[in-house]
Amino acid sequence: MALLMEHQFRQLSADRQVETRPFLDAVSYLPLFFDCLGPTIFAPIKVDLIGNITKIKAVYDTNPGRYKTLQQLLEAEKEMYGSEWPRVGATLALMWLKRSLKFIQIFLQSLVDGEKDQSNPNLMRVNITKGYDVALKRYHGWFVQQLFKAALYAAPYKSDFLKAISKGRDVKEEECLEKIRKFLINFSANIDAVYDIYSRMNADLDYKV
Ligand code: 03F
Repeated sequence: MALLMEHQFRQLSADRQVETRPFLDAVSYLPLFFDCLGPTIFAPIKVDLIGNITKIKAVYDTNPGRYKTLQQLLEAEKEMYGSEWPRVGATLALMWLKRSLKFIQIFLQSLVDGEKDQSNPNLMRVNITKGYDVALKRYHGWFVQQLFKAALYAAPYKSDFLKAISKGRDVKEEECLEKIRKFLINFSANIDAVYDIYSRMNADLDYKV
């Protein structure tokens, strides 16, 4: 949990521009949380997440001044790639990365809002399914949707998950949820701003994988 709070997303300034460097720094800690989830069934998801972060960073590093904000990065690629854009480069990587982040956002928000299956309150399936339905399901064909169902059954119990993200310490559930609530403030604002860039620039694609 210390991990979560030490690597907070930046508060956005009034113009709601997301600066590329701090955004990449903050997202690069998220894959570490997969080690809290246990089973290797989650490995392909971690690989996908890391892959997208790496792709965006590789583009950013070629010209940090030119790509200072995520919007500048998309605008530059739009100009550079012409009709291939947006299914190309860092634009495509961020298109998918933002969906994974949205999944995490909705999942955590549902958890802190106390949404639960009353007959199995220590399961997180309700929360995970909500994140999936909002952020990812419509981009997945039948096969990947079945993978999701399998992953759902391998998900840890809420108590174990909260303990794991608190670095194995037995913290009070409410204390932990409060930290997640604080984390979500800037996290959600950053994700919403990224979604706004894609909708303003008409850069989102809805093909299925
Ligand atoms: C498309 C696609 N990526 C890829 O093909 C699919 C990968 C595997 C998907 C498996 C489905 C299961 C997801 C369900 C998650 C449930 C987990 C439950 C945990 C509790 C794109 O890939 C590439 O990304 C792009 O670069 C490429 O160029 O068409 C493009 C070409 O293809 C996806 O659909 C992204 C799916 C990633 C889901 C990640 C969700 C994050 C999951 C868990 C995070 C929990 C961590 C909690 C953090 C806690 C903080 C406190």
